[in-house]
Amino acid sequence: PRTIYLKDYKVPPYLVDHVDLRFELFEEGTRVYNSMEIRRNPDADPGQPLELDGEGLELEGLTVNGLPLAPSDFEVTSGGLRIEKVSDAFTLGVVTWILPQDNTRLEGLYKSSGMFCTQCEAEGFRWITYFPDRPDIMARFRTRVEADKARYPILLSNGNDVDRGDLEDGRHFVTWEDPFPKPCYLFALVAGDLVEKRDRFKTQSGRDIDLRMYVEPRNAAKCDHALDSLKRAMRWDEQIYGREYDLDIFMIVAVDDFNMGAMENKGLNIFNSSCVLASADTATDAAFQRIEAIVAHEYFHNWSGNRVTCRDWFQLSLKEGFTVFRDSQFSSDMGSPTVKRIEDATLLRTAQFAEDSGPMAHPVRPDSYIEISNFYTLTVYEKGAEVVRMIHTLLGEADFRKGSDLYFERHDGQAVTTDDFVKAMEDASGRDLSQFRLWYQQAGTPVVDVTDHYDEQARTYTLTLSQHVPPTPGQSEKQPQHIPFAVGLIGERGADLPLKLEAGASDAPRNRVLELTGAEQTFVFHDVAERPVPSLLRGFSAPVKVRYPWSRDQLLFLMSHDSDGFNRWDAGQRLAVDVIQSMLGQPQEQTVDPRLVTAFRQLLSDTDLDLALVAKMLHLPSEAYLIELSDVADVQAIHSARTRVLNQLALELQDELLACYLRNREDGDYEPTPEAIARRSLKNTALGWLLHINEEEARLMALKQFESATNMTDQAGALRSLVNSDFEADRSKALDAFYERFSDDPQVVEQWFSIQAGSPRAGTLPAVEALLEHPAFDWKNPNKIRSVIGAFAGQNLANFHAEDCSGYRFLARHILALDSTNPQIAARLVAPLTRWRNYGEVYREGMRAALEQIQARPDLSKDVYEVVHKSLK
Ligand code: B3K
Ligand code: ZN
Repeated sequence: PRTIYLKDYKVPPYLVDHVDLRFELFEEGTRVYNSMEIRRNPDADPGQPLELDGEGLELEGLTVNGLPLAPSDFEVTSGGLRIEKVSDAFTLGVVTWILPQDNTRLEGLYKSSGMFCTQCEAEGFRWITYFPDRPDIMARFRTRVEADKARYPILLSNGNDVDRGDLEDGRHFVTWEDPFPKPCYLFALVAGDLVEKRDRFKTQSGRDIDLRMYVEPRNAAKCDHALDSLKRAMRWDEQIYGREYDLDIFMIVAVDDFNMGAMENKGLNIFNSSCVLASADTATDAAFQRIEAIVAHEYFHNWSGNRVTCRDWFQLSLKEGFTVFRDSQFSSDMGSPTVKRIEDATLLRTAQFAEDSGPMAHPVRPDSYIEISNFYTLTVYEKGAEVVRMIHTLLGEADFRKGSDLYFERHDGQAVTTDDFVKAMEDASGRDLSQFRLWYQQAGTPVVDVTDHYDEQARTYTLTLSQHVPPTPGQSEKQPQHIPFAVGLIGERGADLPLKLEAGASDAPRNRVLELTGAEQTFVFHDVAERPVPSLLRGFSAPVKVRYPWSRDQLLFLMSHDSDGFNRWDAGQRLAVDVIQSMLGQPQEQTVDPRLVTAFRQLLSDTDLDLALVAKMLHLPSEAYLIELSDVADVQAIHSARTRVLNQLALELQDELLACYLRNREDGDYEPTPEAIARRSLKNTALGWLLHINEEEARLMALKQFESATNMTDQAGALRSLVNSDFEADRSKALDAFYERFSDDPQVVEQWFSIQAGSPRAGTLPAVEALLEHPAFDWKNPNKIRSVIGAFAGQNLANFHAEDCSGYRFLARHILALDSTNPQIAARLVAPLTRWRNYGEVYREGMRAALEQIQARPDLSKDVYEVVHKSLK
């Protein structure tokens, strides 16, 4: 397979101004008529041949200005079509025949439970017709869709419907026109027997927008939350970024078979059903929140991605990093900012840091790839969002807004680079971000080491920060980065001290963002009356690792006094990590530091505390995070130490847990408000802990909750607690009852699968194998694969990393089977094996053997080849 490099980027030799498409959809195949108005790019070297991309297409016709091309005038190559001689401007006609009904890759045009739909990002359009499939070709699209009227009454594409009518043989057509030039990755088509839910939105300038959501009839009652979320997102984008929607119609479609969460096609967003459909009795709080965030994310792309798009796929973070930043600001404004920050930092520190220190590590703007689908990563998305967030922190709210206004204005209708984005921020604010650009270029997580010194006589407190970025594949030497490092100093009585960087300064702030730019830098604070406890990297102001020798007492102090909610939580996490790590390899009877027990007792009992924060603080650091923190991970030892801590805490805090459960067992109508969500989270955590120690009373409470729950959060919470408990009979009874009740709802069945596949109870693998034989399991449906295989390998670490390596063999076998049907999904599943070098020997050898077994297969897809090959290098 060929590697593509950023440094080889060249402007396209030909531009496409207008595309006229006609789709004839039939059960046995689809005929696509594509007529492109093409002209030579004045900025490109003249005399180049015309090259179009195409995969899996049967070419039925090729014309230039209406006249058929002789076979000697063109060449069909492995990845496309080449015409040596063309004039400066012409119309190229292409007719192709494709088989959507056999498309299991779910890229291009395919069928999902009886409906036609598309997924073109990143390189799916080439599976539909021959076209220069690159994002810097922006064209106006007109699309006519023809199909059987009874089977496919709804026919959709981007833009506005400008014509419709009946045809012979019970067929009909609808023509769509999108007035905005767009890259072909934003093209979409949907045809099916769908119900339409309508709503309206009045924009800030007074325009009326038609909101339409299309779902299969059985899902008609699950649309309200997505439509409400959409309206909130539209309003928010106007208020915070001044961005108004630009078409008259905005459509959302739900499909069951989808490789990822959703897709921002212009005016026609297509969603994975599990990321858009919700009702109180079928979706958990987490699902409600995820849906709100994803609906907003896709909507925000209309400006950050569609109006201003990427020049090439190396610039993916231009749209994804910025849009994730925008959706995280939105979620933060809709709920609890501290909780949102904790969730984002947890994902980053657990999974993105792991990616950044593994064999697939790459910069936010990668320099090369074999298969671009492998670069829709936590680094491009989540670290990319952190990079934008740091610009926001450095510039401040007002200048950041000026920068985003300038960016949208300057580049509207263009395909640009991450550098153009940074330049707009610089030009609008007058700040120099040249060193900051390293965040886009250097892979790896910077480590900041902190030492301090308090001088009682001089009343100064000195913080010394030093940074280094570890080497990553292809980048051995790194330069220091520009790190916004927010700090506070907390005095003996728990209050924030003024932070004076000059002696005698008045009105000093109690929160400061230090700018670390050198390899080592010292900051002296004056008039510090007492030895403070430092609160470092407040709000997780940069995606870095901080090392400072906190004592357990200092952490306890921060847990109850830090005015920064994020750092309060973080102190608790650090303390718990320290306690768990100190129990690694220790005998069973080793007791937990009583200070941790006391701290948790206080959290459970103090009713004045912010419930949402308490709910988060009660979660012990995950096994995945503990693995990420170890140099050489011994998964079974980590699992056992963490379980022992959990057991002891639960045993010692039974009364408090029970009281907490009862106190938060509110009834009443389901509402996904932050306060109600926090209550349910607290209650279900308490229940899980109590069942963990096989508490009989808790068993009865769980059964009762399971039977009488009025919402899916409580229902699934009770089920999960029972499934993870030792109450064998209750467990299988609850599982059966749950399935019985929800068997016709795919989203709930997926939860049912993942609760079982994710259960840490010993010996889960045979049960997981059995799930793959279950009638509801479907190898063609990515959600099912994720909910069984993904949940097992990604969340059930104690069982996946079984010492007999059975988990690795299981995964390798299924990756190989999936590679021929859906390479994108297969490649995603390789991730849990990639960091084999960071594990203890048994694991390491087993993971490596599994990777080698995959590598040995001839004809691997580019997708799987790239991940496996880089992992073994
Ligand atoms: N842009 C899409 C992701 C496409 C992934 C293609 N393999 C969804 C999103 O980030 O909004
Ligand atoms: Zn996105």
